[in-house]
Amino acid sequence: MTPHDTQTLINKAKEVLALNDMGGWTRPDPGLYVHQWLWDSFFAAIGQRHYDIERAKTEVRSPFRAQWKNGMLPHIIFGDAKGYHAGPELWHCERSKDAPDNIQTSGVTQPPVAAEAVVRVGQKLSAEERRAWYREMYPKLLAYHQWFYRERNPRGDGLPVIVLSWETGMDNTPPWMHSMHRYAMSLRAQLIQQANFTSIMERFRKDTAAVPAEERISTIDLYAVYDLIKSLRKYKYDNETIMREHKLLIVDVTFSCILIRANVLLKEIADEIGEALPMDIEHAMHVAPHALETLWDTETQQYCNRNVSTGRLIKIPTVSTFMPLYAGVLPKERVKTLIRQMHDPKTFGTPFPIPSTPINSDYFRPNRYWQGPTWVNMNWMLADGLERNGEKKEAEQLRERTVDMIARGGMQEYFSPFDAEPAGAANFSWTAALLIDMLTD
Ligand code: 2M8
Repeated sequence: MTPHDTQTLINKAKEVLALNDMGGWTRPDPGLYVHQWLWDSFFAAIGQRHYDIERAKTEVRSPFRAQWKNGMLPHIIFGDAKGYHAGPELWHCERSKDAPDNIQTSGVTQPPVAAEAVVRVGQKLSAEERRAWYREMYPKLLAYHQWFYRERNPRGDGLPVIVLSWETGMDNTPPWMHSMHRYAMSLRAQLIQQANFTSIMERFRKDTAAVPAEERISTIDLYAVYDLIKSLRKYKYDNETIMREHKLLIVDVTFSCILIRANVLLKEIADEIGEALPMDIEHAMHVAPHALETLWDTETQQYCNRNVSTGRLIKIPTVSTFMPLYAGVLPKERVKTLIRQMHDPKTFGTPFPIPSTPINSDYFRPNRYWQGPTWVNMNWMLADGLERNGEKKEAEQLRERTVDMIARGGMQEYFSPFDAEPAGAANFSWTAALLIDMLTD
């Protein structure tokens, strides 16, 4: 790509972020996701830091205005916009004693990329400014991380228990959909499915007004997710009850890896401002990498989610299998195995890698949301992970393919791994922000 192309792309990306700038926070896109999402905001800040550091700081601070009293950061903060398909009337967060006052949110969280954003913004500051920034953010981040170990880690193994596929951010990722169908379909969802009512229910969907139905989660999966949200609501979002009663409890590879990495970054922050991490976090940092290794399945040679209720691994392959590269430094042999799989033309080695589901999977559709398309945020984290695992060339190659994909498809939510055909929402913030980051650093 010529330098001119690069500048044009950066300018376009900045326009997208300006279009989605709601003042103190950035919405994911103008049509479908009209509120604030947790990891979307942190990714947005990672791009903004390159041209407006104060704006990036504001973005990173903004999710904390809705931090729950128990430390949780909610995955959606609702604004005034109308029309989102899973708005505050679905969640009723005021039923929880921990919900924040005077602000409407969802009742679950999302992958904890907060510490990543804090550190990336910190990299752009002078040493003195950075320490002030870290002093401001550290207590809030710490409260968030401690919430996982107090409320979501009954086994004490350092890997959090996830209660809704929406927490993973990979909403209809196959292992979750598989387990939901098998163990956690509400009576209503079963009836809709058995009576073949999905085409009728389709008419009531709001999300498919903005994005074609075949690019979104299927209708039956969406209604089943809504019902799981209603059951969390019934438990008043109380995690003790949820850990006991909820039908879908999963240790998720991607989520776990992001938390493992986030703790390392939290420690970096603590060290720089002369704070000692509390014992619960130290303990989690010590045990989590071992627990992560128990998610490796020697038979299929992949990292898998674990169904907490059955104790069994869910051996359905997805892009998550590569995320331990992001979590930390793996043995060389394992890194080589994962890289070989990334390049295998029968599975993940597509012209625009890395597909969210391998192309030989029964679930695979090139344009269906988290069941096939390539996502920029996953590639961004995996490139970072490859680099920290000593695979600089692989990392550069992945970033180049990702930039090329966006140059062809536009600032879209996701892309076909075959030909970069754009799908999902247009003018998508994290695609724009992470593109700026990849082209600038
Ligand atoms: C998607 O999820 C929301 C629900 O949280 C939806 O489909 O309505 C996911 O891709 C998620 O990862 C993302 O944060 C969100 C907003 O971009 O959209």
